[in-house]
Amino acid sequence: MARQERAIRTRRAILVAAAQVFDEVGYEAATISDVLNRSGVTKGALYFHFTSKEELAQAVLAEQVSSLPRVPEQELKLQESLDEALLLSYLLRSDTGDPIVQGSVRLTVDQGSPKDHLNRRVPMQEWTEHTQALFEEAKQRGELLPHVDVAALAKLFVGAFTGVQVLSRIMTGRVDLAERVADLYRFLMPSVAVPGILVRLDFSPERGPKVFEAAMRRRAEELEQEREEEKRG
Ligand code: XVR
Repeated sequence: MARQERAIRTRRAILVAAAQVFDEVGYEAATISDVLNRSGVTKGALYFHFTSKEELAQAVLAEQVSSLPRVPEQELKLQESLDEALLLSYLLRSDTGDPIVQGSVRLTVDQGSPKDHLNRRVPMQEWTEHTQALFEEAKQRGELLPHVDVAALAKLFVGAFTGVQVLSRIMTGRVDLAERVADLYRFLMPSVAVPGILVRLDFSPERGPKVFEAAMRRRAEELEQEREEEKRG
């Protein structure tokens, strides 16, 4: 294995361990030695990649949006937005999910203390920009009503997702998150989507696992392709 690839894997193993620790005990209580024990890497390797707990947490926060695999393309951009929200709901489930996404989201929503110096705006800013870009495309394609302010709409959806996520975690341990997120779209879309588009959207929460499987298949194919290209040089 190339040295660079090994370094990437080690960094990844550290981040996954850190995210799991942050998810379990929160930022305050987490310690570097918890992360060290869980990751199984050497102390030297850990300190080569990260020099403080704060740096670890900021790296976990930075991975949040890029941890979301790309969803399959749909005829409607609004469907893609809903599919992304369902995919994220799936990744947040403790049984099936992605530890980086879970740990990172806990770091984001935990209020923390001003003294912790964590910049929780980083993932939120990224989500907002990403969501706005998708809504802009939807608007250009005539899926959204002409009066819709896409910047405001993106902030509303990111905020609403966060809200239903927190509620669902408290009430059901996120068991009903896909349903809550599907409702969010079902109830808000009628005020912004063109009627002819609205009837074509599939709001069923059961899309989540299907979107997840398709996204993972696609990611595996892309990885395979990258490897082939590397081999060919
Ligand atoms: O932006 C998002 C989507 O476009 C759906 C609206 C999701 C934003 C997730 C924000 C994240 C941070 C805390 O979730 C939390 O609960 C995919």
